[in-house]
Amino acid sequence: MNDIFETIKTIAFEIDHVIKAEDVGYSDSENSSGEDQLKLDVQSDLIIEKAFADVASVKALVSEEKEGVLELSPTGKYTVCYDPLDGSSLVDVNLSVGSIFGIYEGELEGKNLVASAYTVYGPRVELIIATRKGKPKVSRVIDGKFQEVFELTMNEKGIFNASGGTQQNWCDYHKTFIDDLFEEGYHLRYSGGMVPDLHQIMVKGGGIFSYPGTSDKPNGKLRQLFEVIPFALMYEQAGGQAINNKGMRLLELVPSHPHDTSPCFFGSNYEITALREAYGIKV
Ligand code: P6P
Repeated sequence: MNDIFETIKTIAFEIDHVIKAEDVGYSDSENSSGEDQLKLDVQSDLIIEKAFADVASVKALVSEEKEGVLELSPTGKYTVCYDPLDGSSLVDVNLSVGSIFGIYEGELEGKNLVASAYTVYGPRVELIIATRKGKPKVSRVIDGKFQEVFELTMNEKGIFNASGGTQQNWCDYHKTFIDDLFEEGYHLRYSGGMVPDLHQIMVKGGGIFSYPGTSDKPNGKLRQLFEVIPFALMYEQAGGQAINNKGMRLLELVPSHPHDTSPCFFGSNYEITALREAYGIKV
């Protein structure tokens, strides 16, 4: 898989460049989830597609920005599912954004995720990689190349509460759960970008990120294959938990369509236990 991780490093440099150098206007197209595509979304997707085209171990690609599966090397072992530029609408307000990669071997479902990675394009460019062994590793661009700087470990209990979704569309017990955390003194940390919002909680030791099912989006908003499942591996390997609204591990999800979404909760053990109680989920 090292060839995939090295390719992601190359991708990171190229996408960071286009973010800083190119137009952030809207293209005249929509992605498979019906969201308007920024020119940056399309450019980032193209960068990733071209980069993996020559990687022998990559059998196919699934992109948030495209409908189907793009077949690459017939002898390849892995399918890479990715969100090329998550939270791209934040670029024009100069907030951090990122790319998310899920590396699957076999059918596209949680149990077949063998590794995940995400890049953060912010004041610094960073790459975080998780496999099924050990803690997620953070590498940072220093003097023009990625250097490993630390591993991610979550405390039993954190201080951050990143509460996603439109509040007026939350169910009552979710609203009570979120309000109770603030009553306990949690700090709201929510930029609207999944990558920096989830990264911050892991780097700063813990807390919870929630994007529940809502009255307008009963199955949540975040996509299973290239957002939810890759971050679920990160959180579990960092010592936290990642579940859906029924208490199911997100790493056990089996999407029926590449763009299926899921309600998702990522957090330290204390906060996830509190969520289970609020949702009446038996352990
Ligand atoms: P909301 C960005 O559009 C995104 O897909 C994720 O990066 C982010 O976590 C979520 O949507 C934010 O959604 O509904 O809170 O604006």
